Amino acid sequence: MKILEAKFVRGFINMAQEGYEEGWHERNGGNLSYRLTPHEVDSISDRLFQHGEWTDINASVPTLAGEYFLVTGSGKYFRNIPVDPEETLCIIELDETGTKYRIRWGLVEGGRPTSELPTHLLNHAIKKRVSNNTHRIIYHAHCTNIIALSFLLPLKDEVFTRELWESMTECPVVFPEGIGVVPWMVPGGREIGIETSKLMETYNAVIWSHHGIFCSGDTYDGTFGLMHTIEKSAEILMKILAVSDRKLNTITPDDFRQLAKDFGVTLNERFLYEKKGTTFKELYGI
Ligand code: 2HA
Ligand code: ZN
Repeated sequence: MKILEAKFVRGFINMAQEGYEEGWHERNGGNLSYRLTPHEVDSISDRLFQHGEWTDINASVPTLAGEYFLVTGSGKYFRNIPVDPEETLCIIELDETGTKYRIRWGLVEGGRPTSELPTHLLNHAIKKRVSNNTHRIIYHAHCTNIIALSFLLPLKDEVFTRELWESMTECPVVFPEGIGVVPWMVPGGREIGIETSKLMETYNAVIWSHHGIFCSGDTYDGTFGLMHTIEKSAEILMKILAVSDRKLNTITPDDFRQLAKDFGVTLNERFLYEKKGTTFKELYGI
Protein backbone atom coordinates (compact mmCIF):
# COMPACT_ATOMS: atom_id res chain seq x y z
CA MET A 1 0.00 0.00 0.00
CA LYS A 2 1.17 3.55 -0.73
CA ILE A 3 2.44 5.01 2.51
CA LEU A 4 0.75 8.37 2.00
CA GLU A 5 -2.59 6.60 1.59
CA ALA A 6 -2.35 4.68 4.88
CA LYS A 7 -4.93 5.82 7.42
CA PHE A 8 -2.37 6.24 10.21
CA VAL A 9 -0.32 8.54 7.97
CA ARG A 10 -3.31 10.63 6.89
CA GLY A 11 -4.39 11.02 10.53
CA PHE A 12 -0.86 12.07 11.48
CA ILE A 13 -0.72 14.73 8.78
CA ASN A 14 -4.18 16.07 9.71
CA MET A 15 -3.18 16.37 13.34
CA ALA A 16 0.03 18.23 12.42
CA GLN A 17 -1.99 20.66 10.34
CA GLU A 18 -4.52 21.25 13.12
CA GLY A 19 -1.74 21.90 15.62
CA TYR A 20 -0.10 24.35 13.25
CA GLU A 21 -3.40 26.16 12.72
CA GLU A 22 -3.78 26.50 16.51
CA GLY A 23 -0.50 28.45 16.57
CA TRP A 24 1.39 25.86 18.61
CA HIS A 25 4.14 25.17 16.05
CA GLU A 26 6.08 28.32 15.27
CA ARG A 27 9.11 27.69 13.08
CA ASN A 28 10.22 24.08 13.76
CA GLY A 29 8.55 23.95 17.19
CA GLY A 30 6.91 20.75 18.39
CA ASN A 31 7.08 17.10 17.31
CA LEU A 32 4.80 14.10 16.90
CA SER A 33 5.29 10.33 16.90
CA TYR A 34 3.04 7.34 16.20
CA ARG A 35 3.83 3.69 17.10
CA LEU A 36 2.70 1.46 14.21
CA THR A 37 0.73 -1.74 14.78
CA PRO A 38 2.28 -4.95 13.31
CA HIS A 39 -0.57 -4.98 10.78
CA GLU A 40 0.27 -1.43 9.66
CA VAL A 41 3.94 -2.36 9.28
CA ASP A 42 2.93 -5.34 7.07
CA SER A 43 0.62 -3.19 4.97
CA ILE A 44 3.42 -0.79 3.94
CA SER A 45 6.48 -3.08 4.07
CA ASP A 46 6.86 -3.16 0.25
CA ARG A 47 7.37 0.60 0.27
CA LEU A 48 10.07 0.84 2.95
CA PHE A 49 13.75 1.45 2.14
CA GLN A 50 15.73 -1.72 2.69
CA HIS A 51 18.92 -0.20 4.02
CA GLY A 52 19.76 2.57 6.39
CA GLU A 53 22.48 2.84 8.96
CA TRP A 54 21.80 2.21 12.63
CA THR A 55 22.10 5.29 14.85
CA ASP A 56 22.11 5.60 18.64
CA ILE A 57 18.82 6.73 20.19
CA ASN A 58 20.63 8.17 23.25
CA ALA A 59 18.19 6.23 25.43
CA SER A 60 17.43 2.58 26.03
CA VAL A 61 13.91 1.27 25.33
CA PRO A 62 14.21 -2.54 25.19
CA THR A 63 10.43 -3.04 25.42
CA LEU A 64 10.11 -1.24 22.06
CA ALA A 65 12.73 -3.40 20.30
CA GLY A 66 11.83 -4.04 16.66
CA GLU A 67 8.93 -1.57 16.64
CA TYR A 68 8.28 1.03 13.94
CA PHE A 69 7.41 4.70 14.47
CA LEU A 70 6.23 7.49 12.21
CA VAL A 71 7.92 10.67 13.51
CA THR A 72 8.47 14.28 12.53
CA GLY A 73 11.96 15.22 11.35
CA SER A 74 14.39 17.33 13.35
CA GLY A 75 14.29 20.97 12.27
CA LYS A 76 11.24 20.41 10.06
CA TYR A 77 8.33 22.87 10.18
CA PHE A 78 4.83 21.61 11.01
CA ARG A 79 3.41 23.99 8.42
CA ASN A 80 5.27 22.04 5.72
CA ILE A 81 4.06 18.58 6.79
CA PRO A 82 0.83 18.59 4.71
CA VAL A 83 2.69 20.15 1.77
CA ASP A 84 5.60 17.67 1.70
CA PRO A 85 5.20 14.76 4.14
CA GLU A 86 7.96 12.68 2.51
CA GLU A 87 10.48 15.43 3.18
CA THR A 88 9.36 16.34 6.72
CA LEU A 89 8.46 12.93 8.23
CA CYS A 90 10.11 9.55 8.53
CA ILE A 91 9.36 5.99 9.55
CA ILE A 92 12.03 4.52 11.80
CA GLU A 93 12.66 0.96 12.93
CA LEU A 94 14.27 0.15 16.30
CA ASP A 95 16.90 -2.58 16.56
CA GLU A 96 16.59 -5.71 18.68
CA THR A 97 18.21 -4.03 21.71
CA GLY A 98 16.03 -0.90 21.69
CA THR A 99 19.09 1.39 21.69
CA LYS A 100 19.39 2.17 17.96
CA TYR A 101 17.13 3.23 15.11
CA ARG A 102 17.33 3.33 11.34
CA ILE A 103 15.26 5.29 8.83
CA ARG A 104 13.04 3.12 6.60
CA TRP A 105 11.02 5.83 4.81
CA GLY A 106 10.83 9.61 4.38
CA LEU A 107 13.25 12.50 4.93
CA VAL A 108 13.93 12.32 1.20
CA GLU A 109 16.13 15.40 1.28
CA GLY A 110 18.09 14.12 4.29
CA GLY A 111 17.88 14.69 8.01
CA ARG A 112 17.11 12.78 11.16
CA PRO A 113 14.15 12.16 13.44
CA THR A 114 13.00 14.80 15.93
CA SER A 115 15.54 16.14 18.43
CA GLU A 116 13.12 14.97 21.13
CA LEU A 117 13.36 11.31 20.04
CA PRO A 118 14.63 10.15 23.49
CA THR A 119 11.58 11.68 25.23
CA HIS A 120 9.18 10.31 22.62
CA LEU A 121 10.54 6.77 22.86
CA LEU A 122 10.88 6.76 26.66
CA ASN A 123 7.25 7.94 26.87
CA HIS A 124 6.11 5.30 24.36
CA ALA A 125 7.85 2.62 26.43
CA ILE A 126 6.08 3.66 29.65
CA LYS A 127 2.72 4.12 27.94
CA LYS A 128 2.89 0.80 26.09
CA ARG A 129 3.13 -0.86 29.51
CA VAL A 130 0.71 1.21 31.60
CA SER A 131 -1.97 1.44 28.87
CA ASN A 132 -1.82 -2.28 28.00
CA ASN A 133 -0.42 -1.49 24.57
CA THR A 134 -3.25 0.88 23.58
CA HIS A 135 -1.40 4.23 23.61
CA ARG A 136 0.39 4.88 20.31
CA ILE A 137 0.73 8.66 20.04
CA ILE A 138 3.09 11.10 21.74
CA TYR A 139 2.57 14.77 20.87
CA HIS A 140 4.68 17.77 21.85
CA ALA A 141 3.39 21.31 21.24
CA HIS A 142 4.37 24.83 22.26
CA CYS A 143 1.00 25.93 23.64
CA THR A 144 1.01 29.67 24.35
CA ASN A 145 -1.11 29.89 27.48
CA ILE A 146 0.40 26.89 29.26
CA ILE A 147 3.85 28.38 28.66
CA ALA A 148 2.65 31.73 30.06
CA LEU A 149 1.15 30.03 33.14
CA SER A 150 4.45 28.30 33.87
CA PHE A 151 5.90 31.77 34.63
CA LEU A 152 3.13 32.56 37.13
CA LEU A 153 2.13 29.46 39.09
CA PRO A 154 4.32 27.32 41.36
CA LEU A 155 5.68 24.44 39.24
CA LYS A 156 3.79 21.71 41.08
CA ASP A 157 1.50 18.99 39.71
CA GLU A 158 -1.05 19.80 42.45
CA VAL A 159 -1.27 23.48 41.56
CA PHE A 160 -1.50 23.07 37.77
CA THR A 161 -3.98 20.21 38.01
CA ARG A 162 -6.26 21.98 40.45
CA GLU A 163 -6.18 25.35 38.66
CA LEU A 164 -6.76 23.81 35.22
CA TRP A 165 -9.59 21.61 36.53
CA GLU A 166 -11.23 24.70 38.08
CA SER A 167 -10.95 26.76 34.92
CA MET A 168 -13.26 24.63 32.77
CA THR A 169 -15.83 22.11 34.01
CA GLU A 170 -14.97 19.23 31.68
CA CYS A 171 -11.24 19.24 32.47
CA PRO A 172 -11.43 16.69 35.31
CA VAL A 173 -13.40 14.40 32.99
CA VAL A 174 -10.81 14.78 30.19
CA PHE A 175 -7.74 14.39 32.43
CA PRO A 176 -8.97 12.86 35.72
CA GLU A 177 -5.45 11.61 36.52
CA GLY A 178 -4.20 15.24 36.56
CA ILE A 179 -1.21 16.81 34.85
CA GLY A 180 2.50 16.61 35.63
CA VAL A 181 5.03 19.45 35.62
CA VAL A 182 8.72 19.22 34.77
CA PRO A 183 10.77 22.26 35.87
CA TRP A 184 12.81 24.05 33.22
CA MET A 185 15.42 21.67 31.80
CA VAL A 186 17.57 21.61 28.67
CA PRO A 187 15.42 20.06 25.92
CA GLY A 188 16.53 17.46 23.40
CA GLY A 189 18.29 15.04 25.70
CA ARG A 190 17.91 11.88 27.71
CA GLU A 191 17.59 13.57 31.15
CA ILE A 192 14.45 15.55 30.33
CA GLY A 193 13.11 12.41 28.65
CA ILE A 194 13.60 10.36 31.80
CA GLU A 195 11.94 13.01 34.03
CA THR A 196 9.01 13.24 31.61
CA SER A 197 8.55 9.50 31.29
CA LYS A 198 8.49 9.10 35.10
CA LEU A 199 5.48 11.43 35.18
CA MET A 200 3.90 9.58 32.23
CA GLU A 201 3.54 6.57 34.55
CA THR A 202 0.67 8.51 36.14
CA TYR A 203 -0.37 11.26 33.77
CA ASN A 204 -1.28 11.53 30.07
CA ALA A 205 -0.05 15.12 29.93
CA VAL A 206 3.20 16.63 31.18
CA ILE A 207 4.11 20.32 31.08
CA TRP A 208 7.63 21.38 30.21
CA SER A 209 8.00 24.68 32.06
CA HIS A 210 8.54 27.71 29.80
CA HIS A 211 8.50 25.36 26.82
CA GLY A 212 5.29 23.41 26.12
CA ILE A 213 3.38 20.19 26.76
CA PHE A 214 3.72 16.47 26.00
CA CYS A 215 0.51 14.47 25.62
CA SER A 216 -0.02 10.73 25.17
CA GLY A 217 -3.05 8.94 23.79
CA ASP A 218 -4.52 6.02 21.88
CA THR A 219 -6.05 7.99 18.98
CA TYR A 220 -5.15 11.16 17.11
CA ASP A 221 -8.48 12.72 18.11
CA GLY A 222 -8.06 11.85 21.78
CA THR A 223 -4.46 13.06 21.99
CA PHE A 224 -5.12 16.29 20.12
CA GLY A 225 -8.30 16.81 22.14
CA LEU A 226 -6.35 16.46 25.38
CA MET A 227 -3.79 19.07 24.29
CA HIS A 228 -6.58 21.37 23.10
CA THR A 229 -8.57 21.05 26.33
CA ILE A 230 -5.55 21.77 28.54
CA GLU A 231 -4.52 24.77 26.47
CA LYS A 232 -8.06 26.19 26.38
CA SER A 233 -8.34 25.90 30.15
CA ALA A 234 -4.97 27.64 30.49
CA GLU A 235 -6.25 30.42 28.24
CA ILE A 236 -9.27 30.96 30.48
CA LEU A 237 -7.07 31.04 33.57
CA MET A 238 -4.72 33.55 31.91
CA LYS A 239 -7.72 35.80 31.17
CA ILE A 240 -8.80 35.60 34.82
CA LEU A 241 -5.27 36.38 36.05
CA ALA A 242 -5.04 39.30 33.63
CA VAL A 243 -8.07 41.12 35.01
CA SER A 244 -8.46 40.16 38.67
CA ASP A 245 -6.51 39.36 41.81
CA ARG A 246 -8.98 36.61 42.77
CA LYS A 247 -11.87 34.43 41.60
CA LEU A 248 -15.25 35.55 42.91
CA ASN A 249 -16.79 32.13 42.07
CA THR A 250 -15.25 28.76 41.42
CA ILE A 251 -15.79 24.98 41.36
CA THR A 252 -15.23 23.59 44.86
CA PRO A 253 -13.71 20.25 45.95
CA ASP A 254 -17.23 18.99 46.78
CA ASP A 255 -18.44 20.07 43.32
CA PHE A 256 -15.61 18.00 41.81
CA ARG A 257 -16.56 14.99 43.96
CA GLN A 258 -20.15 15.25 42.70
CA LEU A 259 -18.97 15.61 39.09
CA ALA A 260 -16.71 12.56 39.47
CA LYS A 261 -19.61 10.50 40.79
CA ASP A 262 -22.02 11.51 38.04
CA PHE A 263 -19.46 11.12 35.24
CA GLY A 264 -18.00 7.88 36.59
CA VAL A 265 -14.41 9.13 36.85
CA THR A 266 -11.99 8.76 39.75
CA LEU A 267 -10.33 11.97 40.89
CA ASN A 268 -7.27 11.80 43.08
CA GLU A 269 -8.06 13.42 46.47
CA ARG A 270 -4.51 14.79 46.39
CA PHE A 271 -5.81 17.51 44.05
CA LEU A 272 -8.91 18.34 46.10
CA TYR A 273 -7.08 20.03 48.97
CA GLU A 274 -8.43 22.99 50.93
CA LYS A 275 -6.94 26.14 49.41
CA LYS A 276 -5.14 28.39 51.89
CA GLY A 277 -6.18 31.83 50.71
CA THR A 278 -8.44 33.67 48.31
CA THR A 279 -6.30 36.11 46.37
CA PHE A 280 -3.63 34.97 43.94
CA LYS A 281 -1.15 36.80 46.18
CA GLU A 282 -2.18 34.75 49.22
CA LEU A 283 -2.23 31.53 47.21
CA TYR A 284 0.83 31.89 45.02
CA GLY A 285 2.55 35.15 45.90
CA ILE A 286 1.63 36.75 42.57
O1 2HA B 1 12.10 22.31 17.90
O2 2HA B 1 9.97 21.57 19.98
O3 2HA B 1 11.53 20.72 21.90
C1 2HA B 1 11.43 21.15 18.24
C2 2HA B 1 11.06 21.23 19.65
C3 2HA B 1 12.09 20.88 20.65
ZN1 ZN C 1 9.66 21.95 22.02
